[in-house]
Amino acid sequence: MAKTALITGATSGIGKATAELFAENGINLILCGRREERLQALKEELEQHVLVHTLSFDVRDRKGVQNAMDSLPEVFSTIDILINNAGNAHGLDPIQTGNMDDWDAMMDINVKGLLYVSKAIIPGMVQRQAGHIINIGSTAAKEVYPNGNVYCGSKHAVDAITKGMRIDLNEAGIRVGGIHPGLVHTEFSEVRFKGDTERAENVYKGYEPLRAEDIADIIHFVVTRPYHVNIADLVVFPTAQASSTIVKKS
Ligand code: NDP
Ligand code: 8X3
Repeated sequence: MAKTALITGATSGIGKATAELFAENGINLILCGRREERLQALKEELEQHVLVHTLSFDVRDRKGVQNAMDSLPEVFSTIDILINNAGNAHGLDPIQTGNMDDWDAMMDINVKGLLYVSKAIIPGMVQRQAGHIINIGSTAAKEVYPNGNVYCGSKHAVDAITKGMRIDLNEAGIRVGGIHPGLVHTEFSEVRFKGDTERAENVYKGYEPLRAEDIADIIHFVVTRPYHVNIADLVVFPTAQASSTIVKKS
């Protein structure tokens, strides 16, 4: 029987590429994000292959998250795979001049949003004693780089929460893993630099960054392993990158 995956942050980048690959491979989809028109366009494209439902909500809105999950039609109510992907960096400033609205956004979206979505879905998984959760962290979950302070903090929290989830959900037979990409060319830097496209594009110049499709491919590999195999923790750099601060540019 076809599985159903819920993907947060499906309107662009890694989430969108994952949705496209899952659809090609027969996984039914619940696509989430705030930008409704993008969700609709993706739904129209992908429902040629699989069943697709969209949920538009802000992961920061605790009630909105629960209401969205409660609104799922019966046919989408069994979520086999949860991809906690929604998230972004906001700003790149030293701690002493950091913007507190940016800090709130990163902690509220990357950490608390991930928790709210998980909280709405995990009880069903526990009841069924089945499920697979992938949390998208970052190499910023493993290292801290200059001016990355709060973003790195939020992703370190994702890493710790992933480990905690794996421990707590072990007895329910639920697989939990973290995937931690390095530099991926998506809208990520555009968001980080608040629409400054030139600054954003510079992040990916002079070397070959990862593409969203590279991460989608890995996510699909992880969720298609046999049940007894749980890929728990995966760090993925572009070949040109050796650490958060070391990138070989031509
Ligand atoms: P994008 O900016 O392309 O995508 C971010 C996605 O998150 C969008 O679909 C956006 O949807 C969604 N999102 C952001 N804020 C909210 C919110 N408040 N409520 C609901 N959805 C939200 O970036 P990426 O694809 O690169 O990022 C995906 C994940 O990968 C993030 O967790 C990021 O931290 C992580 N990552 C990215 C790396 C990179 O270099 N690109 C490297 C390592 C990790 P919408 O705006 O429609 O709500
Ligand atoms: C996104 C990659 O290097 O900007 O998590 O932290 S980086």
